[in-house]
Amino acid sequence: MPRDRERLAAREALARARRVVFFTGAGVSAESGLATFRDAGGLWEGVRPERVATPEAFAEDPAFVWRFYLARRAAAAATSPNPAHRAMAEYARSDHREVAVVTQNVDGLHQVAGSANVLELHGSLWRTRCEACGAVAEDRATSFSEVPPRCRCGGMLRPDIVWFGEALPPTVFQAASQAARRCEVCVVVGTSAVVYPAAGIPYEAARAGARILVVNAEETEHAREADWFLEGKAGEILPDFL
Ligand code: BV8
Ligand code: ZN
Repeated sequence: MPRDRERLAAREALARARRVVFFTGAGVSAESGLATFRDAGGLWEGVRPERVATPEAFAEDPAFVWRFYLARRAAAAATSPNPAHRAMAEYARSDHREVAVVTQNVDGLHQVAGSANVLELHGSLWRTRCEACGAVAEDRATSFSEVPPRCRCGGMLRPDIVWFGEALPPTVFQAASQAARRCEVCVVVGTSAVVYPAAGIPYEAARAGARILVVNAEETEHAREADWFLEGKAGEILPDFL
């Protein structure tokens, strides 16, 4: 389909849709100045994921892992949502739509932008979890007097983030699957679509009959399977589009 007609068809589908899922990844926060994972200059270029994003890495060197996440907290705290986050939040507020933002991001910027129904598949930078008693707490510190920080029970606190080899939070994942199966359009934004089971969510939507629109800076597996693919920056495409 020629590019203009493709844009028009996707735009019409989104204008008509009553139930929409935005499935997002690190590319959405790139224009807020946060590094993605797998692009040139991305986080995984500076450090191998096995050294900071696995339970084994944390068991071996919790202070090293915490320093990685404290640096990410500091970067996220110093930034704000960009036009892509804001366009998605604004779209949900108009016309009484049922919108879910299913995100792999842990930076909390969708919520700051005003999105109400945000399902965080990989946890949050802004929570800790106790290794001993399991207590989860909101925590926005960007430094601790003692690293790793300790729970009141004496146990070690870890970031409440889903690391490689760990299960996704079941209730969040079920809610995301359900939203995917119900939606008419699934908009996939700023993700390389290589981390599972999260990357399966748009396929679940497609199997249940949704149209898929991909907005991404490069072609991905999702883009190849999608009904529509708009190549470029989310912060430039989405505000115009939604
Ligand atoms: C599980 C920590 C089971 C959080 C993250 C084969 C071998 C080994 C393992 C596996 C395998 N197959 C499957 C697995 C399992 C593994 C997996 O998927 N591995 C892949 C990588 C091979 N998955 C897991 O381990 C998951 N758990 O399977 O559990 C289980 C079940 C029961 C009981 C016990 C266990 C857990 C996965 C959790 C991973 N956690 N990191 C953190 O620190 O943030 S993954 C990491 O990748 C991030 O969380 C991130 O959310 C996720 C996805 O990355 P993206 O967001 O897509 O970012 P990326 O940089 O890749 O891409 C950015 C895109 O944006 C690019 O395409 C770029 O072009 C585009 N872009 C850039 N700028 C813009 C833009 N687009 C638009 N506009 C722009 N401006
Ligand atoms: Zn505890």
